[in-house]
Amino acid sequence: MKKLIYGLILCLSLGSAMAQKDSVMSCFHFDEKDIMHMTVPEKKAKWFREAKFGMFLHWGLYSMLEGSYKGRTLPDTTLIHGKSWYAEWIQPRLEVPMDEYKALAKSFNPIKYNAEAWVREAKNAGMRYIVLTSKHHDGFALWDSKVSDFDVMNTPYKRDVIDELVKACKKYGMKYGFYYSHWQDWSFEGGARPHWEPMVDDNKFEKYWQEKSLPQVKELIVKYDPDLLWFDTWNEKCHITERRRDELIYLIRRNSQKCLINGRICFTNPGDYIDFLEMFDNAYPKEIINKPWQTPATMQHSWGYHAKDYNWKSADEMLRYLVNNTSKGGNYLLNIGPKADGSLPLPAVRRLREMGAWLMANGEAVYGAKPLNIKCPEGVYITQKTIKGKRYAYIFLTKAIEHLSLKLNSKKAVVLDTGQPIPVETTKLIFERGEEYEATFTIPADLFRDSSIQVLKVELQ
Ligand code: FHN
Repeated sequence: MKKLIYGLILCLSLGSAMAQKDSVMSCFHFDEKDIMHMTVPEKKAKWFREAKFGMFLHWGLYSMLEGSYKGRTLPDTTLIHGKSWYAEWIQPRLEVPMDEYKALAKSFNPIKYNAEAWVREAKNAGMRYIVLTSKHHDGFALWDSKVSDFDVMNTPYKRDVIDELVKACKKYGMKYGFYYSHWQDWSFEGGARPHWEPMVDDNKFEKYWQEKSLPQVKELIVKYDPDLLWFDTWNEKCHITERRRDELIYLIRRNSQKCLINGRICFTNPGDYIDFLEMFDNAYPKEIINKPWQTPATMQHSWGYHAKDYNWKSADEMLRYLVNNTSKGGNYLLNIGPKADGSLPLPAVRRLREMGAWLMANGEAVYGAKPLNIKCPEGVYITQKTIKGKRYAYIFLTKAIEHLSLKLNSKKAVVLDTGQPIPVETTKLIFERGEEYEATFTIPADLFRDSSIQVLKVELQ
């Protein structure tokens, strides 16, 4: 009711000016009945909880500069805002004049872009969904947008990149979604600017919001029917108020029954109607979180392609993050920055294939697995699953360990990928508060000759 009144007041105060220009919706309000439809039903959101591993792709005009401009390379501490590896931030950080940056569109021609090859690579890596930057903070759209000319159709390439990716995802049964920078837009008047600049006047932001941000989101949903939308805010000081957040959610819900929405739509105040939480970049929670969630993560420091960012994580390190998140109920959205020509950097592909090989053998312990709330020593993670009426725990060992005791009741354990039996002894402990079981596994040292994560499949009593 409160929201209805709020909506009506808002309507009256914004007046007819907004109603006239707003082709997205004539007047923003919703009532209790609408709220019922403001979350995606559990059965349509289930895939996300079970998927565990997704591919993030940061690709745009910034990929052409590869992290360097006029002899400077990010991070460049001689420039006041140059201290960052993020190659997709190159325009403001290395002070590229906006006209010059926009002119990159005149030579964007990714002749090696092959959407099916990207999807196959994701699939082989064991990834279950793909999220591509449809528009990052620079404002450039990778699809045929009727809302803005700053798009891929005004490049020599003249092909709708998003449309091709969507078709490829459908062909291979891959879920897909789009990152859309709804708040920051450095090339459109009124779009939010980098945090070190004065905050854009709210009326100007409203114009950008109504004329570009909302219409482009609508376009993305109506044209491509995404499984999720990935919005991006991270600051306290942000134009995305509760009203704008709900206005955007309402727009999405009215046009899609299935599109999931991430918490960064309004990081400090995501509200009750988003579908999953988004952690900070490369942040891995230590506790179980019940609401669906994921960590967006980089393979290097940068998101966008950066030719001189040699800080590659190993496949093993990244598998540990995946396993950590799975054991806490979350997903791992791992980023790749494709090159400007559309090809995927080889170090990224090599790591994807290594991760895919591990998942091919151990995926049973990951996909669809749930957290198991028992205490594990450092470097040990655990999930659980019921298969044909039998309950199993999966223990991930990320380092050598001889005897492992956990509060479990089990008589049988094997190494998941080889079937090698692992001796286990369970004892019953009697306390005043009741009985508890403790299983002790004796793990042969030989198992750790293989440096990757070992998984024990444990039958529970
Ligand atoms: O500023 C962006 C950054 O470029 C990148 O897109 C990441 C991905 O999570 N989000 C913002 C910073 O958190």
